Amino acid sequence: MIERTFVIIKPDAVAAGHVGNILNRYEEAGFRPEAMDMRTIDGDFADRHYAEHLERDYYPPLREFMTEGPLVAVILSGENALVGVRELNGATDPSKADPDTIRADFGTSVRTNCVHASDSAESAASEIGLWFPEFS
Ligand code: FUP
Repeated sequence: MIERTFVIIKPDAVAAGHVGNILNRYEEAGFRPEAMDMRTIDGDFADRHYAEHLERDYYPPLREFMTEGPLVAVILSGENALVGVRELNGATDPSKADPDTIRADFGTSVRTNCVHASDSAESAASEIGLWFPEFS
């Protein structure tokens, strides 16, 4: 089934110069960007994106990290994009991510893990609605 998912190339990956390499992983696997935008978000917007994480002890530094510099927001589409893109990304903790995944290759910590991808069709719809209302 052709699906859409929402991806963030996070501020650590932008600062380190990995945007092209990360997009290449998705394109080589057959996923295509439908929308893409570099932007710097503020704390209120981070709170909306990470609404389910607000009470976690890791959230304050995560909020700081996500607002510290530009990121790239992307809608990707393709066959089984929801699971496929998360497989390409690898585990949340880069030190536990499978070899050759994006997080294994470009992530540097659980927080600075270089990419985000929606974890379900419901999350994708809600994240696309938040980040790209014109595409929802
Ligand atoms: P994932 O779906 O792989 O992005 O992971 P989660 O939804 O569990 O976590 C979302 C983000 O919270 C992660 F990308 C990084 C951050 N996080 C931490 O900073 N510390 C933790 O212990 C867990 C998650």
